[in-house]
Amino acid sequence: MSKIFRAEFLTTATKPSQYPPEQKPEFAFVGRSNVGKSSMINTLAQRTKLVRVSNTPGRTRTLNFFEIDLEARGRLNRLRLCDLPGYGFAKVSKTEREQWREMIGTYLMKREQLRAVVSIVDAEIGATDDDVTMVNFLMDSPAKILVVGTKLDRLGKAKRKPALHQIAQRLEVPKDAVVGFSSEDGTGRDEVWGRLLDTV
Ligand SMILES: Nc1nc2c(ncn2[C@@H]2O[C@H](COP(=O)(O)OP(=O)(O)OP(=O)(O)O)[C@@H](O)[C@H]2O)c(=O)[nH]1
Ligand SMILES: [Mg+2]
Repeated sequence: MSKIFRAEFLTTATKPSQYPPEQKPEFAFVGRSNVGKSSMINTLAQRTKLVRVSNTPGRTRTLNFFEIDLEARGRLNRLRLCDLPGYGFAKVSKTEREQWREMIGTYLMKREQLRAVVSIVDAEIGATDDDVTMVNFLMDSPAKILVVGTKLDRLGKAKRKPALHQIAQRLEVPKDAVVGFSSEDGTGRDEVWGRLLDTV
């Protein structure tokens, strides 16, 4: 079990000179627009409004850094989370898409303290071509990849495991590498924290 002592917004960034300094273990959250990245951060941090959640896809446009004090495994862990803008959102220009690629690519490949990247997939929709591209891209990063199937609450109990297995198959990762999650009811929260802490 984990307990949050503090959860705070730190800063917004689009380029490395704006990233928060200091070598604290960091985790980033990537996925399609509207998949539930910001919601997952709120759920992990046990805050309802740490990050803005929206029904409008493409809400998060910059890198947003948060700092969390988490008591787990008999110690206090000072960690950072980075919420990234989503991909696969149709309503952006080519220039914006290029800027996105540059901003995300630079962060994911160059951020030294980045321990793990949580690749978030909609469990109801399954892994898309864009999700496959992202996971393949992450294979070149030194950070660990954690695949999470979210919005699990939208699937009936019997459909959950098969949906997660299908995601694993499509992304070509082992079955047990995909964790089920729901920001709606908190399913998977401890499991995700556990796997993230394993990388620290
Ligand atoms: N049922 C259900 N809805 C969810 C879950 N997670 C997120 N949502 C909903 O999905 C929508 C998008 O959530 P966000 O967390 O803003 O998604 P995002 O990935 O940060 O979106 P962008 O910042 O636009 O890329 C919101 O309406 C959320 O309430 C979940 O686990 N279950
Ligand atoms: Mg968001």
